[in-house]
Amino acid sequence: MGKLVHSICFMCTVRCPIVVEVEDDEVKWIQGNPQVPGIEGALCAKGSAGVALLNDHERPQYPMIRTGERGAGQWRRATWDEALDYVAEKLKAIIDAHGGQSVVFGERTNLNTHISKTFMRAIGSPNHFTHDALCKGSVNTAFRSLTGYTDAQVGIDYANTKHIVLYGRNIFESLEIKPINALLDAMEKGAKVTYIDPRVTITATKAHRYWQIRPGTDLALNYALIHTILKENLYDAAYVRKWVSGLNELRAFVEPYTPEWAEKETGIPASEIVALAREVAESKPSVIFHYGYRGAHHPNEIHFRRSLIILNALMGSIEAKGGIFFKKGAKAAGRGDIGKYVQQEGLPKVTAPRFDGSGADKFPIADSTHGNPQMLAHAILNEDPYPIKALIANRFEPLQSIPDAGRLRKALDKLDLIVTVDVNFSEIAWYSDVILPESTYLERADSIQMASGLKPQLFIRKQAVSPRYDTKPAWMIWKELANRLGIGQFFPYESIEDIWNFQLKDMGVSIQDFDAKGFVALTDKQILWDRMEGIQFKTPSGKIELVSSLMEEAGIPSFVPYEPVPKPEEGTFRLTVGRCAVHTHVSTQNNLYLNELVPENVLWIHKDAAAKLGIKDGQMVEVESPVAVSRLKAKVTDTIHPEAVFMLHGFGKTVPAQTRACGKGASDALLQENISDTVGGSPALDHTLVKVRPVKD
Ligand SMILES: Nc1nc2c(c(=O)[nH]1)N[C@H]1C(S)=C(S)[C@@H](COP(=O)(O)OP(=O)(O)OC[C@H]3O[C@@H](n4cnc5c(=O)[nH]c(N)nc54)[C@H](O)[C@@H]3O)O[C@H]1N2
Ligand SMILES: Nc1nc2c(c(=O)[nH]1)N[C@H]1C(S)=C(S)[C@@H](COP(=O)(O)OP(=O)(O)OC[C@H]3O[C@@H](n4cnc5c(=O)[nH]c(N)nc54)[C@H](O)[C@@H]3O)O[C@H]1N2
Ligand code: SF4
Ligand SMILES: [Mo]
Repeated sequence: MGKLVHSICFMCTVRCPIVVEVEDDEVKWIQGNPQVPGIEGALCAKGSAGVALLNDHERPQYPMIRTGERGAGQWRRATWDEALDYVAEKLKAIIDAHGGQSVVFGERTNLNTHISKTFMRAIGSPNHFTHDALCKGSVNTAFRSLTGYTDAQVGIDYANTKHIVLYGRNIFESLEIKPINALLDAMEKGAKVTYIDPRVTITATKAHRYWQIRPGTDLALNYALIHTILKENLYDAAYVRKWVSGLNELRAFVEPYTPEWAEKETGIPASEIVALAREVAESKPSVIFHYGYRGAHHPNEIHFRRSLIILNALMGSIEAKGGIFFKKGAKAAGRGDIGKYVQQEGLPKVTAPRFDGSGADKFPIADSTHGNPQMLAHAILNEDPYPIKALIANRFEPLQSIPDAGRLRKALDKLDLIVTVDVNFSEIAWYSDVILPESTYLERADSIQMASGLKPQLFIRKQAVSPRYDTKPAWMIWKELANRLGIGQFFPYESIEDIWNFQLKDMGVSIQDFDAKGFVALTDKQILWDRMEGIQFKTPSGKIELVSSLMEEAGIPSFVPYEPVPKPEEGTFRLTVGRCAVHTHVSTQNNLYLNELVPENVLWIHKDAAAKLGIKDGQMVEVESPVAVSRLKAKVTDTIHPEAVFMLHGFGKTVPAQTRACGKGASDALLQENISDTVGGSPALDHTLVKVRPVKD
């Protein structure tokens, strides 16, 4: 047996703890860390396919500088010094001429985000954004409006639940290992699962109750559930009296939204809605109305996500065993906080407004620490609020993750500099001026992870093998770029050990403490507040504010009358999207192993609709949205609501260097219109209406 290295998987951002077996600098085996409770050796298919990423010759192998037109695929190999000098020189010229704010930096939140944020602060730009708004911005705002906490500060106690209600939270395909294991345990102990989705997913097949809801009408269902719960006094009266303000306003608001009214909107029989309300009430407070992971469906998203949290509040399940809870961090465990370079003294304060109107005019109450990347094309094309000249994309793929990719590609043409740091030839890498290849997660170590929760823990990613190619970790790239820009003093480290020591300095933990198990538990007992006495809500009133001070003070009403999403006309469908178990968003479609399992996406269409349009199973179809036209194969089925069509996210790649994925299937981001929930902050990824027609051969 070879040497065992503790690390953290990064085939997706769930970051499961892993153990990597290494022999002669080769990865022999990867498994979930057997010593971590809830993981116990488990790994998903994507996690196992990490070896194929490591050994992939179809990934960037050295720094590259563009020589032809953008996107033409003409490159010259560069040394790191050459490529970094090139980027630094261009950045310097741009910052001198247009100010730091003309540089925008987008990344998926990762362990080194405290370092990339430091880089942006040091160059004087407010424009660091993350993927958050595209994923769950509206959930984030909904939580802040009701509890004062962000969604990232909330967790779910799957293991002890008695009933979980999932709204398109396709947990058994769009997966995370720990929650799945915990939910399966709870189901074995008798927990009920209710699943609601216009499409029959794997989760639907495992649920005790499945409702094929009309797409876009979940809010109507929730208003009827709240109506019933209040009318029949099914809520946790003592908890609500203690912790909830605004109940009378809520009662008056939901008065017209009867189950009979909701039946017409959703297609779910009124009697069944009432039955669910009564059934969950019997299990309260160990009930979870899952508030959703990707909070990005429709422009009314904020009200939908708020309605889910309100249902939890009425069940008294917030901070209850088997309900949802506030995550506890290092402080709650009696430790000092983990060190973050972005909090170091001397970093300049940035005063320029953000490019995306986040926390300002365009998205007044969205979380501006994450920003609203869906504004990128608008901001560049209209120079609103000012000219943007450079984009740095790190571990983020705007051309497949932001709706209306065609418009964004046009906008990118206006930029003086595009730099991508990636482990794959992503669409944005291929459209860049410079590609700086990062070492894969198996070839590098990263900043320590603080995992808040009922039992806060620290995890570590150690380097398993040496880099296969001429690549570097991102934390080193930012430092070397900073040195060239004269801001190197904000990156006071030479090695990963320096970073770790800095992070741990106030925590009473040393690097050696990770040796035994690959993680350090900061407490051995769960920290749950007393749900009747000790919950520390962070709203001004210290309560769950149904009438929200955050919203009302911004002039945004907490309750607005229900407005139905437009019904598709004959021959038109609501384009719904999602993930499958063996791919990560837009990252793994070219992975040797995963590509073999699911090589392309197809368009799910109801058999009656297909028959009317003359579409046969497996036939090529054309999908036309208001912004683009694409082709992919049809999957004719009776397992999708007739008003919807569905496709997997992340396909339709155009980069020839990714030979396995290029030209396979269609890209949802190309077809989707860029429409947002301007209160919550998320784009409406399931809102676009499309026409579908057969392609005659
Ligand atoms: N394998 C895998 N797992 C992942 C990820 C991954 O990329 N791959 N990504 C992770 C991330 S970042 C996220 S955000 C989560 C996403 O987790 P989920 O939100 O569970 O995932 P999606 O796959 O987007 O599934 C969305 C579902 O919503 C349904 N839907 C569409 N319209 C409606 C509607 O009007 N009402 C209802 N009720 N349902 C609707 C779709 O049919 C689809 O099944 O998954 C995480 N886990
Ligand atoms: N159209 C559309 N847009 C969406 C969604 C959708 O369903 N449809 N889903 C939304 C959701 S829920 C989310 S969470 C976001 C996700 O959006 P993204 O974060 O953009 O998607 P990912 O596929 O996770 O990763 C993006 C890039 O990171 C690169 N990468 C992977 N590992 C590494 C690494 O170790 N280092 C570096 N430097 N790069 C790496 C990948 O190669 C890929 O190019 O997208 C959102 N946007
Ligand atoms: S869910 Fe799978 S791919 Fe994601 S971190 Fe865990 S093992 Fe890796
Ligand atoms: Mo996400």
